[in-house]
Amino acid sequence: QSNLGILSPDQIELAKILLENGQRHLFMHWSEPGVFDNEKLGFFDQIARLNSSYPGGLAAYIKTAKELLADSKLGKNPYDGFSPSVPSGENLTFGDDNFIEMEKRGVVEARKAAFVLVAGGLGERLGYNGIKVALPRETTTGTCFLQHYIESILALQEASLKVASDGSQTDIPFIIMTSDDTHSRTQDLLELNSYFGMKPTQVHLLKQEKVACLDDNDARLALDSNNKYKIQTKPHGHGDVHSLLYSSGLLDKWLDAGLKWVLFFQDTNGLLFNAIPASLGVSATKQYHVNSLAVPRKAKEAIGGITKLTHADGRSMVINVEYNQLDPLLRASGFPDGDVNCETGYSPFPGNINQLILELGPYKEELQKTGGAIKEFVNPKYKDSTKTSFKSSTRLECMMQDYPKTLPPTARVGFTVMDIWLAYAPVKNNPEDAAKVPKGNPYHSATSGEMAIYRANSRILQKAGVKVEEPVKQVLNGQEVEVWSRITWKPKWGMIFSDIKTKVSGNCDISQRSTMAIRGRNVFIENLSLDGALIVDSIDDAEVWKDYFISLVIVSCEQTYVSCEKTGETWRLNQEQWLDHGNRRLQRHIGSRGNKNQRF
Ligand code: UGB
Repeated sequence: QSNLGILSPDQIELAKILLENGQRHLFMHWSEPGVFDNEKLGFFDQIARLNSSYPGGLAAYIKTAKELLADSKLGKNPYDGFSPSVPSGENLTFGDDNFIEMEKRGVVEARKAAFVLVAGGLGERLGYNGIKVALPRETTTGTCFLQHYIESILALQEASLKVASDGSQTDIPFIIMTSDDTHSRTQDLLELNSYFGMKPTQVHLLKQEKVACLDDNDARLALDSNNKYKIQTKPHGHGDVHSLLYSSGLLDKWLDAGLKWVLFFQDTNGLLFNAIPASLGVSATKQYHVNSLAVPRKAKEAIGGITKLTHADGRSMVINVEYNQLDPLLRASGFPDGDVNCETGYSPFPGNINQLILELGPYKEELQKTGGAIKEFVNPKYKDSTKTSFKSSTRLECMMQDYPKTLPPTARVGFTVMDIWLAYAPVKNNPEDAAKVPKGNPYHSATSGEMAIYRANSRILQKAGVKVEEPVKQVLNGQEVEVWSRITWKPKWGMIFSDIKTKVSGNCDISQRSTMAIRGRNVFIENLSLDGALIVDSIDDAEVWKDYFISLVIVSCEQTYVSCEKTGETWRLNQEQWLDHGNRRLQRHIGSRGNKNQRF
């Protein structure tokens, strides 16, 4: 007490919380008043932050930590008493009638949605120092993940507006959860790029705080080894997104504005928006309070399985069970073979890809009860089998997909399974580790993530009737991957399959060695035969002008043939001429025929 000096009432309150919760050790080494006073002020500032950013404050954090550490020491299984079964959900097949219907429904719903990106993680496994959302999703256009996400939301917004019955304008809110590690760089990326075309008022950044580290089974907070007036902190996990949203007041604003859905997604899944419209359609059709996006999963594959858990006492929930817990849980519940493939060749438990669609009303009601707190877990690395001391400090963690754990059994919790090639290609692993992944398992690297974009786009065009040549196998960065034609397009060109189909007609073929980037909205592909590189730009309000249909035939990277069907004229331009003169020449040509308002 004597070493604390004169404290403000708030600081006294904080000191009391610590002392009453077994944290006396934090003050034992304090110097007498007048020495290290700034450090002491800094200590209380940090304690105030840790206290206010955790639902229930530090007292609740320490209490939960003691309970979870005691359970962990006893080796208690969090699923004791629960038996697993396969939950019911929707299985979608890309391009069939049901899928197309669901996409159309999803587009209608999109204007009532808010999107939330969790991007507080640094991605240590990726071995990259920057923020992951700044990485290129593919290297053909170099578009980064964040730009792609924003352009996808804007494309959905526009598509949704077109089909809106009342025609009213809606700006879809976009929330990004950041952390101290990512906040300023995310903000800079947005500002330097004019928010990639989104209104700055549509975007909100919510920063998550780290949580205090724990030194032992009594949940004594760990001091920083270089500064005895500072608590060690570590990230708390993506589950923080729920308490942050709750305390931000945004949920009320959205309800007042008539919104109905909140969609959560992770930082580097470049295929995600292929799956969003249809799964939003499923949420609306099935009236799911919670809809988890999932992909078929091979038994024992290292992604969590979506599972229905029923307790002997009547409780039940549909939840992601991590793969290392699912197999033992099944074996302990009367399935001696554990997690095995069924007649489909896949595990009956679909693989969680951690993209969630929640219905806003029930979500808000639930958070009002919980304050956004999510069931946590602790994962201490013990020094030895006595489990009495840790190799290094630990902390509580939480995951956003554990949100349904507190829901009543009446909640409608389901899932939507999509093809992996369409919906899931995260970028998490560095090339060295990816190259060591056993054959047949996914690499989840930047290389495989990029190749997955080309594969998905090629297959979508194949389904739309384009003859896209089959891929070749190549070893890139030590990983054997399928290399398809490098096909990319802006989301506004086609967000859903039925729109894409209207933009492709005639006999089109694209060779494997080709690259195609469509960078405009009103671009129609007809009788295209591509064996080279084709980049099509158009301004957004370009109109289709059938009479002066311009066809482009690219025979190599250097030579471009441009012909005008109406006049029969053909120009041969090399790349430089095309960039320098091509557009202007076409414009002059068209303009001279008295259509000065038409632009290409
Ligand atoms: N993230 C935060 O925003 N804050 C944090 O404190 C931590 C992370 P990882 P993880 O896709 O296959 C998840 O590290 O947690 C963001 C699911 O839990 O990439 O190991 C971070 O920026 C798992 O069930 O993944 O595993 C990123 O956007 C499975 O679905 C996101 O949270 C797995 O993803 C995920 O963080 C998967």
